[in-house]
Amino acid sequence: EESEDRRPFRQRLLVVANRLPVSAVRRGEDSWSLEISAGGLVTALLEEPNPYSDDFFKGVKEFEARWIGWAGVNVPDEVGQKALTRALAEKLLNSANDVYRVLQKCIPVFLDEEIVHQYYNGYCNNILWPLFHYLGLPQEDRLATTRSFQSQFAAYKKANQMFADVVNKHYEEGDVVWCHDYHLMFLPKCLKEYNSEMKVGWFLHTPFPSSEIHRTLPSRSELLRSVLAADLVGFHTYDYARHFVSACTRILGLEGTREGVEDQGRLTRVAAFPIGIDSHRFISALEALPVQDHIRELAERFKGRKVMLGVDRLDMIKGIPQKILAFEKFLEENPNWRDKVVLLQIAVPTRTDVPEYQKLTSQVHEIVGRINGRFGTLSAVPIHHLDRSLDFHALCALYAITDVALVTSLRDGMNLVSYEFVACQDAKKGVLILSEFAGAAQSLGAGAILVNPWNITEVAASIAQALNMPADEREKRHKHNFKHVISHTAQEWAETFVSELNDTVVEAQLRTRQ
Ligand code: ADQ
Repeated sequence: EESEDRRPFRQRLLVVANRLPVSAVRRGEDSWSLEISAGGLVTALLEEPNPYSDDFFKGVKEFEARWIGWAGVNVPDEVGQKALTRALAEKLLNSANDVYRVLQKCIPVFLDEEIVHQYYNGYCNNILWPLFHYLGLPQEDRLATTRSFQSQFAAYKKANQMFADVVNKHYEEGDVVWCHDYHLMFLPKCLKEYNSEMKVGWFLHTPFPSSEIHRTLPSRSELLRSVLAADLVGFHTYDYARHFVSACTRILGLEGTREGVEDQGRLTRVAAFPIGIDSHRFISALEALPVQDHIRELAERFKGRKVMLGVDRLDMIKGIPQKILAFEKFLEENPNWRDKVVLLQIAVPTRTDVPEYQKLTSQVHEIVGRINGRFGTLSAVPIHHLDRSLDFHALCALYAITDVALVTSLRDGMNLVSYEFVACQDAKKGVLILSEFAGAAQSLGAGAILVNPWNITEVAASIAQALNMPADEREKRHKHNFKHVISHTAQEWAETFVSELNDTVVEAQLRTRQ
């Protein structure tokens, strides 16, 4: 009993996101292999393996965290489900590789194939994702296998309810629940229905569009009301928060205040919490030997040429075709640069089973092929396009040797690639060309060259400006951005959100006390 008393009490944080930060591959009836997978949220929350620490959240150390989400695989049988749950909970607990310690904190949600098809591929990725990025109004026939909008929304709600069931099963009094992203807009409501005293926060990683866009969504009101069930609602930028509040006032007729949205005396706090990166992890990686080796190799390979870099998930929101066309225009207009510059475009394929993403891949390949045919020589091509993800060390080395980074998202909640590039450029002081439609434009705008990615002529001119920029101007711009990137980290972001959520007094508790 005595030793129990001495153990410090740690409040628990339940992080709920559509995907667990792992990919699971079935090896047998009851065996699984697990691997950590990358992505925006993972980058923000995962701690680098640290033999001296038990926490996987750096910034929210005082909390004991659990991550609840879908493992990304269909496991129809109970034997498999139990085995995967166990694998996530304990299998790699004693692994020599510290990275796997994170896995013991994961709790899976199982979704069957039909639900995944309608909820994830359908409602999330074919309706909400394009809508929130201003790339398509909700249309019933967006999905090749025409499912009705209504049945997709029903599946969305059902999936959210399944997440709520798992959260509820693991919830203990005093826990803080942090829901993530557009996949789980229905979750706050489901959770509060289970327990009105639960502290629930919801954070959106994408933009929240203008209320005029949101109001085209047939389920517009139900989604807004459900998000409002949360105690704290967060966005990357003040603009997204403002759009959300306007949607609530215009569509639901509620009152917007400086604090958030009020409904019959109950306030939902709405605020901006701009994410950052673990800048220290990038800066210190540059000193690692394997990274130094990569840097030397790359510098040798591209000797005599300026390197331009794009790193994106292959997604329509990233504006990859527009970027490549702008580079073509630049080559067209600047013949003297043709053999002195190279564009490295690294694009990780995502959502590869969706026809629109397959179309995008072939479109990009076609443009790259055409431009390389047009401007390539027997010894060199202007564009190197890779359809794959790079490991952390290779990525750091690429960021470090780059002269100009091109981030031309058509819309992007924040965009962490721009932050990572800046973190790795303290020696080189390269130039960042950044879309004004990325959330990052609000934080790195003063140091970057801001562009409208739809205006190919303007982007081409910015490439010329960046390549010709004098060293003192590059240094001034870099300093500004570097200061921001090292002082606004992912850890602080998580800490700020969670502590604000924790400080929120849940209305239900107030009522009980009165
Ligand atoms: P994403 O759309 O995934 O995230 P981003 O913020 O750029 O976009 O994060 C991508 C992450 O994946 C970065 O850490 C990057 O290093 C990594 N990555 C991308 N391409 C890679 C490649 N080829 N090889 C290796 N790694 C690669 C969503 C939103 C963003 C928001 C984040 C966080 O769309 O707007 O910034 O969530 O909230």
